[in-house]
Amino acid sequence: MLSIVKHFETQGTVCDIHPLGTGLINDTYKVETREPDAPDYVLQRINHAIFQDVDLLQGNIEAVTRHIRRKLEEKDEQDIDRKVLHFIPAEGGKTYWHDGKDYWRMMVFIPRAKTYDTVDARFSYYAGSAFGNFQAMLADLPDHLGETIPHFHNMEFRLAQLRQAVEADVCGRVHEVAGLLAELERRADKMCKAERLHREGLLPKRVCHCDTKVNNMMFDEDGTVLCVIDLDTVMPSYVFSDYGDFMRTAANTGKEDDTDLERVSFNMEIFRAFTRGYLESARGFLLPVETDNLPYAAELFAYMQCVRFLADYIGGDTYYKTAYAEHNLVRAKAQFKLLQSMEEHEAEMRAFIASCL
Ligand code: GN1
Ligand code: MG
Repeated sequence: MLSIVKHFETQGTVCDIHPLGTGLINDTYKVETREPDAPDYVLQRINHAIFQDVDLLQGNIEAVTRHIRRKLEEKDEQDIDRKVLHFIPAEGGKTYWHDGKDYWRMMVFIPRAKTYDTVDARFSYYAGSAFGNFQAMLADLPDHLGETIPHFHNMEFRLAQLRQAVEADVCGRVHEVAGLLAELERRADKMCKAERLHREGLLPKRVCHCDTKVNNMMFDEDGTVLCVIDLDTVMPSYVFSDYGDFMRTAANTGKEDDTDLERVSFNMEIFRAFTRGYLESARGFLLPVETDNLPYAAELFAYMQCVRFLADYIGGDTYYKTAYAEHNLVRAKAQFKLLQSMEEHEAEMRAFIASCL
Protein backbone atom coordinates (compact mmCIF):
# COMPACT_ATOMS: atom_id res chain seq x y z
CA MET A 1 0.00 0.00 0.00
CA LEU A 2 2.89 2.29 0.65
CA SER A 3 3.83 1.87 -2.98
CA ILE A 4 0.32 3.01 -3.96
CA VAL A 5 0.49 6.10 -1.75
CA LYS A 6 3.70 7.14 -3.51
CA HIS A 7 1.70 7.88 -6.67
CA PHE A 8 -0.33 10.58 -4.89
CA GLU A 9 0.73 14.14 -4.08
CA THR A 10 0.70 13.74 -0.30
CA GLN A 11 2.73 15.54 2.36
CA GLY A 12 4.73 14.05 5.23
CA THR A 13 6.17 10.60 5.92
CA VAL A 14 3.80 7.68 6.19
CA CYS A 15 4.21 5.86 9.53
CA ASP A 16 1.12 3.62 9.64
CA ILE A 17 -1.67 2.28 7.40
CA HIS A 18 -4.63 0.44 8.92
CA PRO A 19 -8.23 -0.50 7.96
CA LEU A 20 -10.93 2.09 8.62
CA GLY A 21 -14.74 1.94 8.83
CA THR A 22 -17.39 -0.65 8.12
CA GLY A 23 -18.44 -0.02 4.48
CA LEU A 24 -19.87 -2.95 2.57
CA ILE A 25 -18.40 -2.06 -0.83
CA ASN A 26 -14.96 -0.38 -0.97
CA ASP A 27 -11.87 -1.18 1.13
CA THR A 28 -10.86 1.79 3.24
CA TYR A 29 -7.62 2.52 5.13
CA LYS A 30 -6.29 5.31 7.25
CA VAL A 31 -2.82 6.51 6.30
CA GLU A 32 -1.02 8.23 9.17
CA THR A 33 1.90 10.58 8.74
CA ARG A 34 4.63 11.24 11.27
CA GLU A 35 4.92 15.05 11.06
CA PRO A 36 2.38 16.95 13.20
CA ASP A 37 1.81 19.55 10.49
CA ALA A 38 1.21 17.01 7.71
CA PRO A 39 -2.37 15.73 7.37
CA ASP A 40 -3.37 12.09 7.71
CA TYR A 41 -5.16 10.56 4.74
CA VAL A 42 -7.84 8.06 3.77
CA LEU A 43 -6.85 5.55 1.10
CA GLN A 44 -9.56 3.59 -0.70
CA ARG A 45 -9.54 0.71 -3.10
CA ILE A 46 -12.54 1.44 -5.31
CA ASN A 47 -14.74 -1.61 -5.87
CA HIS A 48 -14.31 -1.69 -9.61
CA ALA A 49 -16.71 -4.62 -10.11
CA ILE A 50 -19.46 -2.34 -8.80
CA PHE A 51 -18.24 1.06 -9.98
CA GLN A 52 -17.25 0.10 -13.49
CA ASP A 53 -16.66 3.59 -14.85
CA VAL A 54 -14.11 5.04 -12.43
CA ASP A 55 -13.54 8.10 -14.58
CA LEU A 56 -17.23 9.00 -14.46
CA LEU A 57 -17.29 8.19 -10.73
CA GLN A 58 -14.43 10.52 -9.85
CA GLY A 59 -15.72 13.15 -12.30
CA ASN A 60 -19.02 13.25 -10.37
CA ILE A 61 -17.26 13.45 -7.03
CA GLU A 62 -14.96 16.24 -8.18
CA ALA A 63 -17.91 18.25 -9.53
CA VAL A 64 -19.83 17.83 -6.28
CA THR A 65 -16.98 18.66 -3.90
CA ARG A 66 -15.91 21.65 -6.02
CA HIS A 67 -19.46 23.02 -5.98
CA ILE A 68 -19.92 22.54 -2.23
CA ARG A 69 -16.55 24.13 -1.50
CA ARG A 70 -17.56 27.18 -3.54
CA LYS A 71 -20.88 27.44 -1.70
CA LEU A 72 -19.13 27.28 1.67
CA GLU A 73 -16.64 29.94 0.59
CA GLU A 74 -19.47 32.22 -0.58
CA LYS A 75 -21.11 31.85 2.83
CA ASP A 76 -17.79 32.69 4.48
CA GLU A 77 -17.87 29.44 6.45
CA GLN A 78 -15.01 28.71 8.83
CA ASP A 79 -13.14 25.42 8.89
CA ILE A 80 -14.04 24.56 5.27
CA ASP A 81 -11.46 21.76 5.03
CA ARG A 82 -13.45 19.80 7.59
CA LYS A 83 -16.77 20.46 5.83
CA VAL A 84 -16.09 19.07 2.39
CA LEU A 85 -13.90 16.19 1.23
CA HIS A 86 -10.61 17.00 -0.44
CA PHE A 87 -9.29 14.45 -2.95
CA ILE A 88 -5.57 14.28 -3.67
CA PRO A 89 -4.30 14.37 -7.25
CA ALA A 90 -2.36 11.34 -8.42
CA GLU A 91 0.35 11.04 -11.02
CA GLY A 92 -1.23 11.79 -14.39
CA GLY A 93 -3.48 14.50 -12.96
CA LYS A 94 -6.57 12.42 -12.09
CA THR A 95 -7.91 11.92 -8.58
CA TYR A 96 -7.38 8.17 -8.80
CA TRP A 97 -4.54 5.81 -9.56
CA HIS A 98 -4.82 2.59 -11.55
CA ASP A 99 -2.08 0.13 -10.59
CA GLY A 100 -2.86 -2.17 -13.50
CA LYS A 101 -5.33 -4.17 -11.46
CA ASP A 102 -7.03 -2.01 -8.82
CA TYR A 103 -8.22 1.59 -8.74
CA TRP A 104 -7.21 3.70 -5.73
CA ARG A 105 -8.00 7.18 -4.47
CA MET A 106 -6.89 9.30 -1.53
CA MET A 107 -8.47 12.08 0.43
CA VAL A 108 -7.46 14.15 3.42
CA PHE A 109 -8.54 12.57 6.73
CA ILE A 110 -10.79 14.98 8.61
CA PRO A 111 -9.33 15.38 12.08
CA ARG A 112 -11.41 15.19 15.30
CA ALA A 113 -14.51 14.03 13.43
CA LYS A 114 -16.61 11.04 14.41
CA THR A 115 -18.95 8.64 12.68
CA TYR A 116 -21.66 6.69 14.45
CA ASP A 117 -23.69 3.59 13.64
CA THR A 118 -26.48 4.78 15.90
CA VAL A 119 -27.55 8.31 16.83
CA ASP A 120 -29.91 9.91 19.31
CA ALA A 121 -32.71 12.37 18.52
CA ARG A 122 -30.53 15.47 18.79
CA PHE A 123 -27.97 14.10 16.30
CA SER A 124 -30.78 12.97 14.00
CA TYR A 125 -32.15 16.48 13.91
CA TYR A 126 -28.71 17.79 12.87
CA ALA A 127 -28.41 15.00 10.33
CA GLY A 128 -31.81 15.86 8.84
CA SER A 129 -30.88 19.46 8.34
CA ALA A 130 -27.45 18.43 6.94
CA PHE A 131 -28.91 16.16 4.28
CA GLY A 132 -31.57 18.74 3.38
CA ASN A 133 -28.78 21.26 3.10
CA PHE A 134 -26.66 18.91 1.01
CA GLN A 135 -29.52 18.57 -1.49
CA ALA A 136 -30.17 22.31 -1.40
CA MET A 137 -26.49 23.15 -2.06
CA LEU A 138 -26.45 20.83 -5.05
CA ALA A 139 -29.74 22.09 -6.51
CA ASP A 140 -27.88 24.47 -8.84
CA LEU A 141 -24.95 22.21 -9.69
CA PRO A 142 -23.97 23.21 -13.23
CA ASP A 143 -22.42 19.86 -14.17
CA HIS A 144 -24.54 16.97 -15.31
CA LEU A 145 -23.85 13.91 -13.14
CA GLY A 146 -23.80 10.43 -14.63
CA GLU A 147 -25.30 7.37 -12.92
CA THR A 148 -22.30 5.69 -11.28
CA ILE A 149 -24.41 2.54 -10.91
CA PRO A 150 -27.07 2.42 -13.59
CA HIS A 151 -30.67 2.21 -12.23
CA PHE A 152 -29.27 2.29 -8.70
CA HIS A 153 -32.43 3.19 -6.76
CA ASN A 154 -34.91 2.12 -9.42
CA MET A 155 -37.36 -0.17 -7.64
CA GLU A 156 -38.62 -1.77 -10.84
CA PHE A 157 -35.05 -2.66 -11.76
CA ARG A 158 -34.31 -4.07 -8.29
CA LEU A 159 -37.43 -6.24 -8.45
CA ALA A 160 -36.43 -7.46 -11.90
CA GLN A 161 -33.02 -8.44 -10.47
CA LEU A 162 -34.69 -10.33 -7.64
CA ARG A 163 -36.99 -12.15 -10.06
CA GLN A 164 -34.04 -13.11 -12.26
CA ALA A 165 -32.20 -14.46 -9.23
CA VAL A 166 -35.28 -16.47 -8.26
CA GLU A 167 -35.61 -17.81 -11.80
CA ALA A 168 -31.95 -18.89 -11.92
CA ASP A 169 -31.84 -20.14 -8.29
CA VAL A 170 -28.12 -20.88 -8.62
CA CYS A 171 -27.68 -22.01 -5.00
CA GLY A 172 -31.00 -23.79 -4.54
CA ARG A 173 -31.96 -21.26 -1.86
CA VAL A 174 -35.34 -20.15 -3.24
CA HIS A 175 -37.40 -22.78 -1.42
CA GLU A 176 -36.10 -21.51 1.96
CA VAL A 177 -37.37 -17.99 1.30
CA ALA A 178 -40.73 -18.61 -0.39
CA GLY A 179 -42.68 -16.89 2.41
CA LEU A 180 -40.58 -13.74 2.31
CA LEU A 181 -40.71 -13.64 -1.49
CA ALA A 182 -44.51 -13.77 -1.40
CA GLU A 183 -44.62 -10.87 1.09
CA LEU A 184 -42.35 -8.83 -1.18
CA GLU A 185 -44.39 -9.56 -4.31
CA ARG A 186 -47.58 -8.55 -2.51
CA ARG A 187 -46.12 -5.05 -2.04
CA ALA A 188 -44.32 -4.78 -5.39
CA ASP A 189 -46.86 -2.59 -7.12
CA LYS A 190 -47.18 -0.08 -4.31
CA MET A 191 -43.40 0.17 -4.00
CA CYS A 192 -42.90 1.06 -7.67
CA LYS A 193 -44.94 4.24 -7.25
CA ALA A 194 -41.92 6.56 -7.60
CA GLU A 195 -41.06 5.24 -11.05
CA ARG A 196 -44.68 5.67 -12.16
CA LEU A 197 -44.86 9.24 -10.85
CA HIS A 198 -41.62 10.03 -12.64
CA ARG A 199 -42.87 8.62 -15.95
CA GLU A 200 -46.02 10.71 -15.58
CA GLY A 201 -43.81 13.77 -15.26
CA LEU A 202 -44.95 14.44 -11.68
CA LEU A 203 -41.83 13.54 -9.72
CA PRO A 204 -38.44 15.14 -10.54
CA LYS A 205 -34.96 13.72 -10.15
CA ARG A 206 -32.56 15.90 -8.20
CA VAL A 207 -28.95 15.49 -7.22
CA CYS A 208 -29.04 13.15 -4.24
CA HIS A 209 -26.48 11.37 -2.10
CA CYS A 210 -28.11 7.94 -2.47
CA ASP A 211 -26.31 6.29 0.44
CA THR A 212 -27.42 8.28 3.48
CA LYS A 213 -26.64 5.57 5.96
CA VAL A 214 -26.13 7.27 9.27
CA ASN A 215 -22.47 6.23 9.30
CA ASN A 216 -21.83 8.17 6.10
CA MET A 217 -21.92 11.42 7.98
CA MET A 218 -19.10 13.07 9.95
CA PHE A 219 -20.01 14.72 13.23
CA ASP A 220 -17.98 17.32 15.09
CA GLU A 221 -17.20 16.92 18.79
CA ASP A 222 -20.27 19.02 19.74
CA GLY A 223 -22.65 16.85 17.67
CA THR A 224 -23.10 19.21 14.74
CA VAL A 225 -22.63 17.72 11.28
CA LEU A 226 -19.41 18.56 9.50
CA CYS A 227 -20.02 16.89 6.18
CA VAL A 228 -21.41 14.00 4.27
CA ILE A 229 -18.97 11.35 3.04
CA ASP A 230 -19.02 8.30 0.76
CA LEU A 231 -19.94 10.25 -2.36
CA ASP A 232 -19.73 7.35 -4.84
CA THR A 233 -23.45 7.21 -5.36
CA VAL A 234 -24.16 10.94 -5.65
CA MET A 235 -26.34 11.09 -8.76
CA PRO A 236 -29.76 12.18 -9.98
CA SER A 237 -32.49 10.42 -8.01
CA TYR A 238 -35.72 11.10 -6.14
CA VAL A 239 -35.35 12.90 -2.81
CA PHE A 240 -36.89 9.74 -1.35
CA SER A 241 -33.45 8.14 -1.62
CA ASP A 242 -31.82 10.33 0.98
CA TYR A 243 -34.75 10.63 3.32
CA GLY A 244 -35.54 6.93 3.12
CA ASP A 245 -32.07 5.53 3.59
CA PHE A 246 -31.48 7.57 6.70
CA MET A 247 -34.77 6.33 8.19
CA ARG A 248 -33.82 2.79 7.29
CA THR A 249 -30.48 2.97 9.08
CA ALA A 250 -30.91 5.47 11.92
CA ALA A 251 -34.56 4.92 12.89
CA ASN A 252 -34.12 1.20 13.47
CA THR A 253 -34.10 0.11 17.12
CA GLY A 254 -32.08 -2.94 16.04
CA LYS A 255 -29.16 -3.44 13.71
CA GLU A 256 -29.24 -3.72 9.92
CA ASP A 257 -28.26 -7.37 10.31
CA ASP A 258 -29.90 -8.08 13.65
CA THR A 259 -30.43 -11.79 14.27
CA ASP A 260 -33.08 -11.02 16.91
CA LEU A 261 -36.10 -9.59 15.09
CA GLU A 262 -37.67 -8.59 18.40
CA ARG A 263 -35.08 -5.85 18.59
CA VAL A 264 -35.95 -4.45 15.15
CA SER A 265 -38.63 -1.75 14.97
CA PHE A 266 -39.17 1.76 13.67
CA ASN A 267 -38.02 4.43 16.09
CA MET A 268 -40.54 7.28 15.92
CA GLU A 269 -38.45 9.63 18.03
CA ILE A 270 -35.63 9.47 15.48
CA PHE A 271 -38.16 9.77 12.67
CA ARG A 272 -39.57 12.97 14.17
CA ALA A 273 -36.20 14.56 14.84
CA PHE A 274 -34.74 13.82 11.41
CA THR A 275 -37.94 14.85 9.61
CA ARG A 276 -38.07 18.16 11.44
CA GLY A 277 -34.44 18.94 10.52
CA TYR A 278 -34.85 17.78 6.94
CA LEU A 279 -38.01 19.76 6.29
CA GLU A 280 -36.54 22.91 7.82
CA SER A 281 -33.69 22.92 5.32
CA ALA A 282 -35.43 21.33 2.31
CA ARG A 283 -39.01 22.61 2.38
CA GLY A 284 -37.97 25.61 0.28
CA PHE A 285 -37.49 23.44 -2.79
CA LEU A 286 -39.60 20.33 -2.12
CA LEU A 287 -42.81 19.84 -4.12
CA PRO A 288 -46.02 18.59 -2.46
CA VAL A 289 -45.62 15.25 -4.28
CA GLU A 290 -42.28 14.90 -2.49
CA THR A 291 -43.37 15.84 1.03
CA ASP A 292 -46.64 13.84 0.70
CA ASN A 293 -44.66 10.73 -0.09
CA LEU A 294 -42.04 10.82 2.67
CA PRO A 295 -43.75 8.00 4.64
CA TYR A 296 -43.65 5.97 1.41
CA ALA A 297 -39.95 6.90 1.06
CA ALA A 298 -39.15 5.43 4.47
CA GLU A 299 -40.95 2.20 3.60
CA LEU A 300 -39.48 2.09 0.10
CA PHE A 301 -35.91 1.97 1.36
CA ALA A 302 -36.44 -0.77 3.92
CA TYR A 303 -38.26 -2.66 1.18
CA MET A 304 -35.61 -2.01 -1.50
CA GLN A 305 -32.79 -3.03 0.81
CA CYS A 306 -34.67 -6.21 1.69
CA VAL A 307 -35.05 -6.96 -2.03
CA ARG A 308 -31.34 -6.25 -2.67
CA PHE A 309 -30.06 -8.36 0.24
CA LEU A 310 -32.40 -11.21 -0.65
CA ALA A 311 -31.43 -11.12 -4.35
CA ASP A 312 -27.77 -11.28 -3.31
CA TYR A 313 -28.47 -14.20 -0.98
CA ILE A 314 -30.33 -16.12 -3.68
CA GLY A 315 -27.66 -15.24 -6.25
CA GLY A 316 -24.83 -16.61 -4.07
CA ASP A 317 -23.55 -13.52 -2.18
CA THR A 318 -21.57 -11.83 -4.90
CA TYR A 319 -22.30 -8.17 -4.12
CA TYR A 320 -22.21 -7.35 -0.40
CA LYS A 321 -19.38 -8.31 1.88
CA THR A 322 -20.67 -11.03 4.20
CA ALA A 323 -19.27 -12.40 7.47
CA TYR A 324 -21.11 -15.78 7.44
CA ALA A 325 -23.16 -17.92 5.05
CA GLU A 326 -26.64 -16.67 6.01
CA HIS A 327 -25.62 -13.04 6.47
CA ASN A 328 -27.57 -11.61 3.53
CA LEU A 329 -30.66 -13.58 4.52
CA VAL A 330 -30.44 -12.30 8.10
CA ARG A 331 -30.12 -8.77 6.72
CA ALA A 332 -33.11 -9.24 4.41
CA LYS A 333 -35.30 -10.51 7.26
CA ALA A 334 -34.28 -7.63 9.50
CA GLN A 335 -35.14 -5.11 6.77
CA PHE A 336 -38.51 -6.76 6.26
CA LYS A 337 -39.28 -6.56 9.97
CA LEU A 338 -38.39 -2.87 9.89
CA LEU A 339 -40.70 -2.37 6.91
CA GLN A 340 -43.60 -3.98 8.78
CA SER A 341 -43.03 -1.71 11.73
CA MET A 342 -42.95 1.35 9.44
CA GLU A 343 -46.23 0.26 7.88
CA GLU A 344 -47.81 0.20 11.31
CA HIS A 345 -46.70 3.80 11.85
CA GLU A 346 -47.72 5.15 8.46
CA ALA A 347 -50.67 7.25 9.63
CA GLU A 348 -48.66 8.66 12.52
CA MET A 349 -45.81 9.60 10.15
CA ARG A 350 -48.25 11.36 7.84
CA ALA A 351 -49.75 13.39 10.67
CA PHE A 352 -46.34 14.46 11.95
CA ILE A 353 -45.16 15.59 8.50
CA ALA A 354 -48.33 17.63 8.05
CA SER A 355 -47.73 19.27 11.42
CA CYS A 356 -44.19 20.30 10.36
CA LEU A 357 -45.45 21.94 7.19
C1 GN1 B 1 -23.72 -0.26 0.62
O1 GN1 B 1 -20.77 0.94 1.07
P1 GN1 B 1 -21.89 1.14 2.03
O2 GN1 B 1 -21.85 0.14 3.12
O3 GN1 B 1 -21.98 2.58 2.52
C2 GN1 B 1 -24.56 0.03 -0.63
C3 GN1 B 1 -25.83 0.76 -0.26
C4 GN1 B 1 -26.62 -0.08 0.68
C5 GN1 B 1 -25.76 -0.42 1.91
C6 GN1 B 1 -26.48 -1.38 2.83
C7 GN1 B 1 -22.84 1.18 -3.73
O4 GN1 B 1 -23.29 0.95 1.19
O5 GN1 B 1 -26.60 1.03 -1.41
O6 GN1 B 1 -27.76 0.60 1.08
O7 GN1 B 1 -24.50 -1.01 1.53
N1 GN1 B 1 -23.77 0.77 -1.58
C8 GN1 B 1 -23.73 0.39 -2.87
O8 GN1 B 1 -25.88 -1.35 4.07
O9 GN1 B 1 -24.37 -0.56 -3.30
MG1 MG C 1 -20.31 4.02 3.88
